[in-house]
Amino acid sequence: MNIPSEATDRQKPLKRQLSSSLKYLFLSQIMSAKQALLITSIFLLSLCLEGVAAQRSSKIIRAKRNVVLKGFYFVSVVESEDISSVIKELTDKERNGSFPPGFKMEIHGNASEVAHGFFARFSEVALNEITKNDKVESIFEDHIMKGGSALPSPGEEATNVTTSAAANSSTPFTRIVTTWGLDRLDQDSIRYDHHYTTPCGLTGKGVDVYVLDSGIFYEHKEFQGRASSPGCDPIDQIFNTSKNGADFTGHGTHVAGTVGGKKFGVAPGVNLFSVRVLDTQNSGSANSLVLGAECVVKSVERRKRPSIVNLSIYGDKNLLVKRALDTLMRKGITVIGIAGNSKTKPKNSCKVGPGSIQGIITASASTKSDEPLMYSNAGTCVDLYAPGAEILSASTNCKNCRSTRQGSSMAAPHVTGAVALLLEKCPTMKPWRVKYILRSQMTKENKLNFSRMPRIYQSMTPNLLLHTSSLQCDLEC
Ligand SMILES: [Ca+2]
Repeated sequence: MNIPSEATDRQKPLKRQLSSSLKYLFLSQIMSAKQALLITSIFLLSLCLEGVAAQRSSKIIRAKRNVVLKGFYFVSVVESEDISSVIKELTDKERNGSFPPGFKMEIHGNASEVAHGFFARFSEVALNEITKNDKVESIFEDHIMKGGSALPSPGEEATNVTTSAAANSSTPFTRIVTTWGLDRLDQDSIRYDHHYTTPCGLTGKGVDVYVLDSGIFYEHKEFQGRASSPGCDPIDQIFNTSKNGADFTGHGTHVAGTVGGKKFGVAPGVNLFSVRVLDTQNSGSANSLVLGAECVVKSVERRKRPSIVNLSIYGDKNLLVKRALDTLMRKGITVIGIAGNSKTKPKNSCKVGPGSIQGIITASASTKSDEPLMYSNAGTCVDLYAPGAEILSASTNCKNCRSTRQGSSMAAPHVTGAVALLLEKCPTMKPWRVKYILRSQMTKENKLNFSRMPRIYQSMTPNLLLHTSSLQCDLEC
């Protein structure tokens, strides 16, 4: 998102003001002193009014026209002011008829942990009136964010898969697997052995994973009762529904299955929480993401567990989302994001949010033959690659159904699962150190064939592939 600087906003009126001022000077020479004084006063008054209007419009941070969600805003309240009293002041004034006709306002909740303000829908008249309030710092226009996957195949009945497991931490946890993604994580080359063994006997037990996505099909057998709602659903809050984190597109269920499903999951012992930020069309927004971050902080403060956020979502960069996710990371929550997808060839991952935010661990997708998935974005904002092409995981069609999806959305949950294993071992590890250990100990270098990647990205994209079994069991946390 382009964030206009105050200087740019104010320069345009200033130029106009300067040329008008010269005209007035010229006129004042051929008029009487009295007339000139009157005109000058009017001019000065108009300057003041223009200045106030410019100041007001600079409070509004616009989204790009092609992705804007017209009428939806986040109102950032001045830090020293109480959010509830500002909302009360506005609603009282609306009730008393103190605003001009056409004033319409719907409040969709507030954020006090990851931002200081409230979410709302306004008419143009209301937007204009609210910019006049001194307790309002800025108003962010909302815009679309998307889930980053494609090609869901029809759900099919899952076959029974044998599981041989050891639950204590000294023996390996091994499974026969039907999805190549898991199979790839524990072996050196692409000679697949259809087995996946987690490192050091870890399963992610005791770690909470918040899946900010389209929801989770809680009853799916993959989740064994480990998936639930943290008690808030941003999409419910915005649209006044009551779906409580249930999944209507399958995207979030697929992602959650790869993080922590019984058969399809990298960390089959984690607790999974559905924070629904994508609607029934797999479409979310900057506001739903910020509400999601708020929901995560409140839940983490209650539960006090090592926690991870999986964000298989991308869209335009947004300052408000950045502030919210920076707050999560400052509070010790590790955030995994995606490089995003393009139509055919990869684009620069640094141009999309929120994966390009420094501190987030950003995944791009690799294929079964150790190549980057062609339309998964590349560049310096990618931290590592993980399996993301033709990934088999849980679907919403039935309690035992599975489907294949691909995209950087499917790479991130592999990384999230790997981080859950690490956090089971080192529960208090800070996000920056998680990122360092993950990249230095849970990856293999130069395994991917970049030859089909556009030349411009070949040298600037890190050639690191997720490899969970490289984790050293004697790691000092
Ligand atoms: Ca294997």
